[in-house]
Amino acid sequence: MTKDTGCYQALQHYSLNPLGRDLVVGDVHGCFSLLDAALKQLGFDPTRDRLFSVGDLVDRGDESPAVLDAVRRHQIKAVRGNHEQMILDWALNGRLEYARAHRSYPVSSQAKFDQIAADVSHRKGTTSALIDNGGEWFIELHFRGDETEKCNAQHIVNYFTSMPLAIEVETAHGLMGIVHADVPVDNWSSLRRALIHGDSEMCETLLWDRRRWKGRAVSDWIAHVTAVVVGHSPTHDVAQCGNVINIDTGAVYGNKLTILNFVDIPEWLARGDRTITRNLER
Ligand SMILES: [Mn+2]
Repeated sequence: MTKDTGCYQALQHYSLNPLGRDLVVGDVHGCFSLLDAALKQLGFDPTRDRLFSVGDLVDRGDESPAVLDAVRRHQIKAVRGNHEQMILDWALNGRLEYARAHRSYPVSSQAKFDQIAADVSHRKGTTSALIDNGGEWFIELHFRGDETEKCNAQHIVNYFTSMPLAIEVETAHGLMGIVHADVPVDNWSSLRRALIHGDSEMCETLLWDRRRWKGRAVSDWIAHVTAVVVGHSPTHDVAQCGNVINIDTGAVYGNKLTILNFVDIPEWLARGDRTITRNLER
């Protein structure tokens, strides 16, 4: 259970699950069909099992709204990814910029939409940045939908706003951490303190950092935690560096969706490092 104090918590803590399995899924990126098939194959039971996510639930794939519906139905517990953050940034900044540009293009057409996308710069939170990163579905939902869909767009913003930047889960094998990209310090306690105090530089690293998988990690081993599960850097097979395990196996790039069971983590750690075998970035 999350300790719910009624306000935003950048770190969410889950105590031991006495009922069933604790699983964590890699970057889903709008691939609902893959997620649904994987959960059916696992016999996932949301009344007993818990499913965590490394974030980037949406964008790029064709089924982002269906993924968010699955999050609700299966009570998936996700950290915020850079894609959820990009949508939040757009909802705060780019949305207004888009609306201004929209008024100067009276013709309703795909060409108009494309022109607006081309006109705005690649600044953080801009429309073009969001479209380049596969977030067009959300812009359409926001501007083109009926009243119900508009409610959905606001509902999605509210959900993304509530997402923590880190999750920690008590398991039979100790505390497991989950962040989207990487932990920029050498121990989980420091991360916990930084999140409680709202360190914004650290947030950026948590969401975006790929240096570990390019041989430039701050620290191989994160102390005070059994393992940290991340995504964000797509690779052909699950990769491992120290006690950080990357489960983004590029589902949206035609590879596979990985769901890891926390009970298998000690076995992973015992095998030692596995570098990225084939980088699946665009
Ligand atoms: Mn990402």
